[in-house]
Amino acid sequence: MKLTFSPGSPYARKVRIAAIELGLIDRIALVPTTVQPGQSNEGYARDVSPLRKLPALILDNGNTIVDSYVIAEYLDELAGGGKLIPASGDAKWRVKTEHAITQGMLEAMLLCRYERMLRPEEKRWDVWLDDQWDRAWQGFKLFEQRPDTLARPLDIAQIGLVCALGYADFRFPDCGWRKTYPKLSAFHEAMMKRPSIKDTVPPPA
Ligand SMILES: N[C@@H](CCC(=O)N[C@@H](CS)C(=O)NCC(=O)O)C(=O)O
Repeated sequence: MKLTFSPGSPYARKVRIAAIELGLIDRIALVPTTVQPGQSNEGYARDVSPLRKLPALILDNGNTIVDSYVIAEYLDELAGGGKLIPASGDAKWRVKTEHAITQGMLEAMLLCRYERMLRPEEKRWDVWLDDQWDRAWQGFKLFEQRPDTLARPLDIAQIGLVCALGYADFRFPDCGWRKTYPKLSAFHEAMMKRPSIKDTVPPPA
């Protein structure tokens, strides 16, 4: 299998962490790939995904799986199922919903990043930027108030949260989440003891 990725992508990081934790990383060739909003990335759109987003998992039979969650779900099934995503019941829906919140937090932070990186300064809309940032911030607040979630055995929602916190460190290093959210800070520190998480931290920008 091949995984399109970039070292700074929090979504690709999620898949890499899942693959390591599931014992599947040796079966995946990592393919460094650059796609940037505002550029056509024609080859990627044609051969990999019309959405032109990382990551994508290209299977040995030529089929392609897109979206970090869907890839993680595929890998979980390949590893026997029910490892990072509970197989059924309340636990499944709780983990899937919490993961979806971390996904939305990442989307909001990426929109802030793209707005700052790509849009000419005179055209930036601060109200919109602040609104997107607040979605991520409120997400952190929600998890700060969920000690049970932070203390569970590893699952895809926790991995999503670590990737969101890591992305905040990577692109918004002065945002101060550790000070505002001490329980998340302790959670992140504990998670960093796992090689899968420590070894996939984005390199300095
Ligand atoms: N929902 C997608 C989001 C993936 C995504 O936005 N990836 C970013 C890189 S971190 C990307 O490819 N951006 C390029 C673009 O939006 O043009 C997932 O979970 O995989």
